Amino acid sequence: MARAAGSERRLLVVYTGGTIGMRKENGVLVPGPGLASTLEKLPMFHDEDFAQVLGLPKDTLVLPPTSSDQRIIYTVMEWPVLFDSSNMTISEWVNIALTIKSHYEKYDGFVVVHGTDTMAFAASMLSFILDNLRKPVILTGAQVPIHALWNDGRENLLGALLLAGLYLIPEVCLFFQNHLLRGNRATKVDSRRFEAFCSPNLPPLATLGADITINKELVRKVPAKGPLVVNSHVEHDVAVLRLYPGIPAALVRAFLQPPLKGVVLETFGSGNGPTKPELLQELRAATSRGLIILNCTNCLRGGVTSDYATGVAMEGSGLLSGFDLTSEAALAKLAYVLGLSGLRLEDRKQLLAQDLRGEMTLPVSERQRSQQGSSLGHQVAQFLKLTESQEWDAVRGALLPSLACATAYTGDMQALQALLEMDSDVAKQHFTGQTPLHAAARGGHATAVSLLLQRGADVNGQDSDGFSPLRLAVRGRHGGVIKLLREAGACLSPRELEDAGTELCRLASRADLEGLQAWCQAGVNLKLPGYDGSTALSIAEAAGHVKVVSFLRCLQEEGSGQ
Ligand code: ASN
Repeated sequence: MARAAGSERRLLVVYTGGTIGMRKENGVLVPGPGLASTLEKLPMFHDEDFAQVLGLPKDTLVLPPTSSDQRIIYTVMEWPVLFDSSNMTISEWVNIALTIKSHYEKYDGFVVVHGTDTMAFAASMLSFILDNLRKPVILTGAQVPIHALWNDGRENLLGALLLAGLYLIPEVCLFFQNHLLRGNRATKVDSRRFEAFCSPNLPPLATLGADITINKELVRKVPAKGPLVVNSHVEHDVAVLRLYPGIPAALVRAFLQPPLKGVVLETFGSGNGPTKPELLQELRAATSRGLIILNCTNCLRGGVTSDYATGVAMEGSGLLSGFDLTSEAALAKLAYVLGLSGLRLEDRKQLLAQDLRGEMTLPVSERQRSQQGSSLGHQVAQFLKLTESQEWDAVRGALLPSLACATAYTGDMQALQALLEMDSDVAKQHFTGQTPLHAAARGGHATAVSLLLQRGADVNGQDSDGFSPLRLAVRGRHGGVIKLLREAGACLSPRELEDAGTELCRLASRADLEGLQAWCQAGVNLKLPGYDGSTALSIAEAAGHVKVVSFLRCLQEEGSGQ
């Protein structure tokens, strides 16, 4: 993690509301407009003379020179409707992410001014929505409005601007009272004190005093290349339920009903809960019908372990361990993972068990287990990540595409993720005539396919034999992958369709229903004739393959399969 170079650094400040800019109306605080004009009058926030020299527009301010003589120029984008953050929802957080995306190239960093009440939720959510982030995104706000004589808003905002402007911190963070916290590790712990937030299970990434101290080994590495990805498709039907002694099973049942898709269950101590059979039965019933329940502790510090019978009973009811996730991060992670399209329940559970954005600390046993199971690809990926020099850059560039194809084919998500973190362009590169998407489609790994599509892989790219990923998925009968590719706009090329009729007849002659279904799912007309003019249906009828005949007839009646 390096200090930013250059005499001028440009930041975008997204002002969404919160106490920092609030005014009293009828005796109560309400969000107030005009943050830029307030800041403009404060010399610590604006050097008017220098602004005139630069000819900056009204919404763009410039800080006095920093100790390293750099200038931080920041544009304040004020929301037309400002929020007390108690009214923020997932939709507003997705909007913030989209704003960052659309201004990403123009600015070196982003500061989001947000109310404190739900700031930890916002920071957690943004950490998952923004993928492949290479620039700082720092949320801040205040306990007391910035216009008040004695307030915390000025220090918080100035600190956030300095950190976002001067350092290359490729993370979503929260800055409050001289501490820079990883966004998905933070939680609000005080409603009045200026020290409103803490990061119970991870030390601060940076601390501001007379010096700025950066905890370098904790800051995430900058992904080497590739565009910022906004995962805007986030599941909204997620919730938090806090257990309390004697909670009735009927209440838990009522809470866990559809349309809920994921729940953060705040349990006691190290993940323990009542072992009353009626209660466990409700939890088991919910997880068996596919509801994902993440077990998180209601304690501020520490995490979920398997030390107690009362904790093991939770696990036995199908709950997944959230280890030391905060509830805010757990809810955001659920919303993100459940929002990814085309994954099987098992794929989603696998993602939830991984540390995706530095949000949780896996216990040593888990880390060892995942390392034992990790492929050569992953070991190499880790090694390449650690090596930094020009020579190694060349080696890395040469190895990445082949490793990406190999890991995509085996569905080694840990390794694939590590490789994409190093260079997300690898999703688009070819290795001996195929892309990682071809490899993932051939291997039938929906999670890998979904990740590669998010990273801009070409859905209709052709390999050296002229095959698209969709054709390879059809050949392997990978239904989940076919669905994902189709949703992303895949279709078979005219060349791939040339021999399709003959292939359909061959499948019909072998009574290969699964194979026919795969073609149908890929959007192919199953009435296409073979080389001699016969169709799959005529062949199945002649051979007396009853199931195939009824499938094909059904399709005809429905008018699909055309
Ligand atoms: N209610 C305010 C908010 O979250 C609290 C604050 O910002 N300190 O918007």
